[in-house]
Amino acid sequence: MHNSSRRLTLRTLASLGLMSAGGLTTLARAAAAGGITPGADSALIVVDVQNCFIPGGTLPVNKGDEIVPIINDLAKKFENVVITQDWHTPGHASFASTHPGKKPFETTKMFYGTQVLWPDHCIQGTDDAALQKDLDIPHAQLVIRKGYHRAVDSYSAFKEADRKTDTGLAGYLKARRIKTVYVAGLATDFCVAWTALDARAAGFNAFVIEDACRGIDLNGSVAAAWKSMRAKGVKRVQSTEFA
Ligand code: VGL
Ligand code: ZN
Repeated sequence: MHNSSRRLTLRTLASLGLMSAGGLTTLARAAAAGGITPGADSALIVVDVQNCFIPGGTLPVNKGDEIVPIINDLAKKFENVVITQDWHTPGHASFASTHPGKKPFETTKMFYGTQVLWPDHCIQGTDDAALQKDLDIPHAQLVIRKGYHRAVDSYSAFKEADRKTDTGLAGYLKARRIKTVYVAGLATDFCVAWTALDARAAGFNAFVIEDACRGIDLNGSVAAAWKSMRAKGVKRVQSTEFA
């Protein structure tokens, strides 16, 4: 859709009361254009589609491989795509192996709060940390890495777990005049959710494309993630809603 007709449509929808605080309601957006049509001010953020999170990797997400073709199709509908990579040092603080007596999926207290301890995963430069080989997004504009500070984890592509250290992604997106982000990838309840929540906190409209994500689900963490995302205005959509 051209910018002018898009503006007109938005104004019409606003006058009909179909605009929500976070932008168009999903329904209105889909109805306006016969499906979601991301424009120049939208970006797809593809989170951590890396070997480590795919069955056969070091921290496999159940059925994580199923989202690769879905994301490849979605990415073709976006002018702007950003890819993230979990990118840990050896001996990273988020690894259970770094904490004597701790096992994967237990928690510990860090200086910034409670941290889930994971199997060693996504170590910088390893094949485990590489993007899954069938991910096919040649037009992706930025690959942003996170979790590279040894003492601090970063589920979010925007802000590290100390909740202070910025990755630079918000500044990049703002400089590119991106207003709306769509998030897909792994894992729904960790890096996807934290990225979507921080997108909202940074002032972006944020959508999570549910069927283009898979979760780890520790003690109901997928349901809890959707609950907190909904509370913060993150919208849930499906890949089938795109034009
Ligand atoms: C992730 C756990 C640890 C994720 C990354 O990508 O969701 N989860 N590191
Ligand atoms: Zn990690």
